[in-house]
Amino acid sequence: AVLVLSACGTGQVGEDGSDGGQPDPDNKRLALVPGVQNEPFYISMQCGAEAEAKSLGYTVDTNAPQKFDATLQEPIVTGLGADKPAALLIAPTDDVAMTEPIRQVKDLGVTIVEVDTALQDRSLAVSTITSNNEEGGRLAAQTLAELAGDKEGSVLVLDTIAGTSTTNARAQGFLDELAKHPNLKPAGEAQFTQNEPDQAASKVTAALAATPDLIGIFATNLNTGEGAATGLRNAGRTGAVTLVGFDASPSEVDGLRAGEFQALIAQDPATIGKEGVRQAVAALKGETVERDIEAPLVAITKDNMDQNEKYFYKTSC
Ligand code: T6T
Repeated sequence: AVLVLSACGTGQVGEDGSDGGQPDPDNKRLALVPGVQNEPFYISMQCGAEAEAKSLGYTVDTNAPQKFDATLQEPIVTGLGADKPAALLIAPTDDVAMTEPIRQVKDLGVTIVEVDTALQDRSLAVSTITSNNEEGGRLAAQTLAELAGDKEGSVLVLDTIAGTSTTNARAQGFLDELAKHPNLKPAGEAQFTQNEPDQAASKVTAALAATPDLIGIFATNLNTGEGAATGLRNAGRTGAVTLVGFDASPSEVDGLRAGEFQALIAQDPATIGKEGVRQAVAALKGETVERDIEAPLVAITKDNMDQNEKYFYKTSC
């Protein structure tokens, strides 16, 4: 659905006494606050955002927390008020805890666009650009079921952190789809890894010990996937347990080639960044803004990886 939004912001008076509602047409600075630093998904997003901004005459200033953690992301967001950008492109690290910090910035007249993750509160962002994460989870379950063939057994789901809108939706979509495959059953509830590869590795070690019929693992993002691959390698079970990961970092892609992963559900972070900039600039200019944009997803296996190189994530632009 396409929604026409006015560029006039909230009309509220900011804490500094300025009229937070009036965007300054000469302000061509956009801020990008990804979920975490030095991570190929967000680097690829940044590359897409920077290229689009340049072509539209804007700049992007990127500042990400050291960890995927709302307590570290919050000061970055509230600090934007000191030299406010025209728009903020943000991947909220918690779908509730980041609401007030983002509201504060919006109240200063900054246009908000969500890229990747989103808040539960839909009233703050003019646009949200993300993969269909639930569908990505379903695609992961279908892919795993196909790879498992007629085998019967249990499947472990590794999520990241409660409150991460994307990975939580992937885990849910996966479990919903798994229920349609009678030979496969979940090895308990989805387990949280706090987005730490070490925790993912030790959850895999524990699941292998507790669940003798474990035949598959779904890792809902890059760090959990990389950690799960380590856990299987440590146990000498690489390839014996089917590992379906999410994302396509260089290390995951190498792992797919080496047989450590049997499939990856890749996103298109550069398109998310590019569309984020487009929607922000459209809002600033008072043009038509799309409230929700779905970015593509693709299931990559060893057999089709050469045709899907454009989905591999980058570590620099
Ligand atoms: O999977 C992506 C992103 O979509 C998710 O929201 C958080 O984790 C990643 O950044 C990968 O690490």
